[in-house]
Amino acid sequence: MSAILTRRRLLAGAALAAGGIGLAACDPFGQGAGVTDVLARAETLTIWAQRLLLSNGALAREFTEADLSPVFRSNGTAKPDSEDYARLLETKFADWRLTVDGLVARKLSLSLDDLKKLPARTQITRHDCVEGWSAIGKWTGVPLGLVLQAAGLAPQARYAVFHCADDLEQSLDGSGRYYESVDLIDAFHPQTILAYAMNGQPLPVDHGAPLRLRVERQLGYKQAKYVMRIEIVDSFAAIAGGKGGFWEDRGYEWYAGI
Ligand SMILES: Nc1nc2c(c(=O)[nH]1)N[C@H]1C(S)=C(S)[C@@H](COP(=O)(O)O)O[C@H]1N2
Ligand SMILES: [Mo]
Repeated sequence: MSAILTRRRLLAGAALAAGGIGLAACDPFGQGAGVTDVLARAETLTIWAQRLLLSNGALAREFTEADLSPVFRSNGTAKPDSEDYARLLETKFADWRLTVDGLVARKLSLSLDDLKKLPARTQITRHDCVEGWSAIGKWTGVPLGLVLQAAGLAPQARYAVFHCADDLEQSLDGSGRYYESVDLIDAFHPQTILAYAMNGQPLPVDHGAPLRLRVERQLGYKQAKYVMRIEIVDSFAAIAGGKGGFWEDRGYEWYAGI
C-alpha cells in the first residue's frame, strides 16, 4: 500500500476513535473542551500529528481467553503500606473516591459505583515489564477519555498525572510516592482504561485495587496501580522529581513505547 493511503487510513482511524468516545457532549468553556478542540488549538499540533502518523498501527495487540497467562505476577508494591489504605480495604473501598482535578472545568469525586455505571471496555493484552517478564491478562474498566470528558479539559491541558496510594521507596526528600503520567494522545486512546476488574474478578490488591491504569502501548511501569487522583496539568516539571513518573525520576524513559 502506498504511504499516502496508509496515512489516510491512519487519519480516518484516528478520527473514528475520537468520534467513538463522544466528544460533542457538554461544553463547559463554551468552545468545546473535547480532545479535538484541544488538539486543534494546540501550538504543538504537528507533534500530535506525528505521534498519530508514526504510531505504526493505532491499537496494541489483543489476545483471546485461551492466551491468558495462568499466573500473572505482581510487581512493585503488592499492598500499599498505610493506615488510609487499610481502612479503605476494610470497607471494600466503599469510601474510596477517585479525584479528578487540575486543569478541568469540573472537579470530580467518583466512587467505584460511579465508575462502573459508565460504559465499560474489556481487553486482553500483554503486559511487558522492563525487568524481563510478560503476562497476558484481561482488563475491564472505563475508558479514561470518558472520565476526562466528564471533567472537561481546559485548553492548556496536556498531561494526565496519576497519583497512587503507595510509597514504593523513601527517597532523599522523604517521598517515594508512586505516580505516572501520559499525554492526551494516550489518555484518549481507545485502549487506555481505568481498570477495576482483572480476569473477570474485582481487581486484586496486588494488582492495584481498587483502580489501575492500563495504557496498552507502553511498558509495565506506566500501568499505575492504586490510582487515587488524576491531575490534569500543562507540565509535570513541578511534580516530585519533575520527570513525569516514579521510575522516570529514577532514570527511565517517560515515553515507554513497546
Ligand atoms: N502504584 C504502583 N503502580 C505500579 C507499580 C508500583 O510499584 N506501584 N509498579 C509498576 C511496574 S514496574 C509494573 S511491571 C506493574 C506491575 O503490575 P502488576 O503488579 O499488576 O503485575 O505495575 C506498575 N505500576
Ligand atoms: Mo515493571
